[in-house]
Amino acid sequence: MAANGGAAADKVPAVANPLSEKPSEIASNINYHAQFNPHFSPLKFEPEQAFFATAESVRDRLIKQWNETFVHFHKVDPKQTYYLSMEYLQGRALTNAIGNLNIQDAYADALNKLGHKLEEIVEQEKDAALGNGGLGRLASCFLDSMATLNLPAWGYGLRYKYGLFKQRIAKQGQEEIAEDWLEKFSPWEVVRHDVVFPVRFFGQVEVNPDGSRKWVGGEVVQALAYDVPIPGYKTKNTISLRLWEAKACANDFNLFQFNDGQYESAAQLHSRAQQICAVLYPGDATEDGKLLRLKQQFFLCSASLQDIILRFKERSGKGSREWSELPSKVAVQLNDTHPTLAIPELMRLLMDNEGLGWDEAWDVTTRTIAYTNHTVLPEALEKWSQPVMWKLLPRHMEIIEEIDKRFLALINSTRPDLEHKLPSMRILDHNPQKPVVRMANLCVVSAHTVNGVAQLHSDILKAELFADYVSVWPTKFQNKTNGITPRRWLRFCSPELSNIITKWLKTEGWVTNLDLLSGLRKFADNADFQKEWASAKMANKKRLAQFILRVTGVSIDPNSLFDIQVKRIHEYKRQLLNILGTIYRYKKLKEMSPEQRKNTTPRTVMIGGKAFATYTNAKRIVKLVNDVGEVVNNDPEVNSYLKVVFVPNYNVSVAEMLIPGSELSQHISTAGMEASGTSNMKFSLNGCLIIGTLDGANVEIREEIGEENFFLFGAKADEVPKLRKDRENGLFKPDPRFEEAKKYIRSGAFGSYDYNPLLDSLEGNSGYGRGDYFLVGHDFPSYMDAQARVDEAYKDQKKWLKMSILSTAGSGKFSSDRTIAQYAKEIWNINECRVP
Ligand code: B1H
Repeated sequence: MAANGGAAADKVPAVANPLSEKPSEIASNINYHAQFNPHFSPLKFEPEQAFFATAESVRDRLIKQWNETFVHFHKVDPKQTYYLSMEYLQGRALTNAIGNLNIQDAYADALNKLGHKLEEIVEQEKDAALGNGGLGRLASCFLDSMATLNLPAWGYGLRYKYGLFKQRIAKQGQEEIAEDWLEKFSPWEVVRHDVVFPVRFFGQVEVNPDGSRKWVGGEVVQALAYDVPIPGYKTKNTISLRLWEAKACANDFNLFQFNDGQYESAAQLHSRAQQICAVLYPGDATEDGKLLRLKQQFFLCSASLQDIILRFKERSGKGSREWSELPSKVAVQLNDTHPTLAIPELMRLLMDNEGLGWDEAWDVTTRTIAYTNHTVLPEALEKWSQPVMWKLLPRHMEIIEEIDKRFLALINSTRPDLEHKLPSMRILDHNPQKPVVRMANLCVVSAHTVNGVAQLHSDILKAELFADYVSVWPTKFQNKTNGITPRRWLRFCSPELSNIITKWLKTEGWVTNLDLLSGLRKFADNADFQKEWASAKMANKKRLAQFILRVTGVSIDPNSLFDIQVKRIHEYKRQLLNILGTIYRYKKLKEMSPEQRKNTTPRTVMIGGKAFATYTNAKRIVKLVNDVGEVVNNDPEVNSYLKVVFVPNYNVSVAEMLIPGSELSQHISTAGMEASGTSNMKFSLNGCLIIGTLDGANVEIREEIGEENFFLFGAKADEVPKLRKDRENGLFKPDPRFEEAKKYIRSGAFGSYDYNPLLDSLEGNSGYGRGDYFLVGHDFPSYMDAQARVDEAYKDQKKWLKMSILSTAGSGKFSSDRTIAQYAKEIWNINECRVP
């Protein structure tokens, strides 16, 4: 990019009003940042430099209202929610910030004046990927809604240096590459050198003469706060995501050793501290890996609670407040069990630092903390080794033992009928081979509220996982169906469709009141509306086709049906069902005459997602999809009727490209296994039809958009246990189409890679991951039938468009604004606190 409007080259621009909305003043403010906040050599104003200067100029605006928000909260002193999460999947921030501030046009004009295009500049930003998948993205959508609803709430997390790995597809399949998202620095974070807390690990417990206890010794690292502004949509309220970074204490550097030439040992404590926030979800196959993960969890909990308590004290002013008031000022939400240590840490801080007795500390803690469960998968229910916990957190283990003991006493005295259930209900599992702490049980016993993330999931929690506790605490359990932010997931990612919606609804109010989308129902058959709808979808499909060409080299036809499945690769999500169905489709196309082929519905199947680095079967699935694509896309006989694309490196910004261009999306998990799913909501909101099982939030989406607009198939959750039993008893008869597809892979049709272990997992009679635990074979015939209904429906474009419109029109419920308003009212008991 040559033209730079004199950015850093000739004359120094006057310092423009950083908050002006005049494009010329914005341009000179961007110039100002390029010159006086220089991160690059002068004389250059390439897109990358332009991005950083633009982001800093936007940040100027955010900082003003961010500070005002903080001051306002401090003055009003409302009850405030703190969301504790080990993951946030923020994605890019620039489009979102400019959109929320409602200054897109001015920034686009300003960048034009500087010789750049806003659409190109926003592409320069790296995704902040401090999370794995749905759970982390949910946390980010929640922050957006908290800010937009003007709620006194903010998020706490960790500032990982390496977030989610970058996925590259090589000959052998997926490769993981470390992605240093802070390589060049993030323009959105502000380091708070004045917000530092000590966090201890290891050490021992000292008993004072008065019987009180104190955790001493071990090693101490510093938690340093980095704040990221989270602007609400068209409101001044701008809340914080506070990310902790671990630092060694200054005197931990051994100058004597260094001068003696022992460089590594001199800096040992520094490098140990740096490990804590080095990577998101370090591999936990080794003991060291497990210990590091536990350290991360405790680091988040301890730093956040010290901060929360300090703020509680500061806001009470001079007159000291009673500790019993903490729950009327503070709500802490645990995003899954990963921050469970917040429970014993709050107990410890209250008892050992503030001098409260057990009963008072317990009362305050339990009234403060609430817990969200996000999964019933056994392997994701955290269990920490007791010996490891005693070593790392001796005082917390004392507290956990006491909670466990008191829970036993409670059940024995009030519910002797449950005595035989105690072995599974207890927090501590004293299995001599492998004594563990069950984190979910600790949460259920200690939290005032426990919620699931979709109605079906919450029902399963009450009927199965937590059934025994329900009879002890019948009112503790709630449902809060997940949601997504309509700003990022429609307004900003699909301006074309948004403009049409606004035009026909005659209001932009839907962006913050998504239920208004139901007003589109009355236009579902309107020919003019359908035409505009189709042309917006087509524009998005073309943009997507260009993207696919750019990242994979595969050219896809925008007139084919765009069929997408993007999510983490996991056997329960059943990408294997999708690809087996696609393989069967390919084989049938090959067998058809050219005339017969002309009667089929051309399709482009896109599959994307990351496999956890050590999850072998998931990686085999990635490889299979790529191999199938290689064969199908290069088969001139059929490749105008079918293309198969593996979309590499699926992340938030890729999703923002794929979802607006989608027409069919697959949410096909084994019923009962996907707690909610949230991409199903994003696709549906964008007028994409769903083929899916009755699982997670699919159930509610189908209710809202109408069953005639949803391609349903597969076993229901309550049928699954019997189907697995039947299979163990040899009662399962596979569909010939299923056998044919597997046999085709085994024949070597897709290359010489050994797919037998993967295919074997679909056979045999029993066991997790064997004996087709995920019921791919059982659901295959009904899946193929549903796919046939899809093909037929697509042939009638009027009908398809109507279904598409009704999908969007029925998606109002799935706004995270609705979800967060429910949390605020029914769990947190907090109210709006709007900055005047
Ligand atoms: C979800 C996780 C999860 N549930 C363990 N559980 C992790 C478990 O790093 N770990 O150890 C990380 C994440 N993630 C997802 O949460 C569910 O599978 C989705 O169905 C749900 O939509 C999402 C948000 O509630």
